[in-house]
Amino acid sequence: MDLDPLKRAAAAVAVDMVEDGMVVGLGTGSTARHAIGLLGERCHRGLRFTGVPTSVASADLARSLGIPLIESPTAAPIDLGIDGADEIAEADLTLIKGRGGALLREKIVATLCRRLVIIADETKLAPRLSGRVAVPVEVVRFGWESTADRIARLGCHPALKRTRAGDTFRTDGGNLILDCVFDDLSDPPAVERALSMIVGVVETGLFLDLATTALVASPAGVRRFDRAKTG
Ligand code: A5P
Repeated sequence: MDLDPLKRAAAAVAVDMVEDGMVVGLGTGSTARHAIGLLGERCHRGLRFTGVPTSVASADLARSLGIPLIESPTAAPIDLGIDGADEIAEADLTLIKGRGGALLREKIVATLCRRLVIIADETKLAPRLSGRVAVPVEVVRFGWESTADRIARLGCHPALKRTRAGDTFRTDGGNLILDCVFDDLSDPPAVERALSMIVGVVETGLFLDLATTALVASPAGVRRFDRAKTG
């Protein structure tokens, strides 16, 4: 099945949420690309907003469409972020993100967003994180094999991310990505805490308590999920 029309349908609903004068986080990946394209169209029709890109690729695309950009966010809040995900837990909108390697900037932008809207086709939705989708973990190059060894001891199988051509993948920040399939991902906050304690780990693709809304497209339409407020 061609998932592209579904990705575009979810993106269209998110892009309709953008209002004049907003600062908008621009995600990365094939679904977020649709959102940036549609935002470019709204920009041409006169909507005024400023984008905060989460990767060099998204910045390049947005710039080519004439979207005004803040290249590096300040401490000021971002009104609305629109981004994709690799897996979305329907129960609490916990996410796995970063298959495109942009997880660090994506998480920085996500933490600044008043509202973070995740757009996806239905294949990304699961009742809870399934444990089948690899969690990307960004690590510094120096000593990465020892970092991978420590991560493996948490109960996973880290694989160094490579480009399609087979070269070692480098993030926009010059780091490496280890794709980690965990034996047990039933407690994502515990995994996140354990990973964050390991020296050499820069950031993880576990996004906890960040998404406020998920827009998930199927042939039947776009379903909206809102995270229940905690605290
Ligand atoms: C980029 O690093 C990722 O977080 C993407 O947002 C995620 O992998 C979803 O990408 P697609 O929309 O291409 O599936």
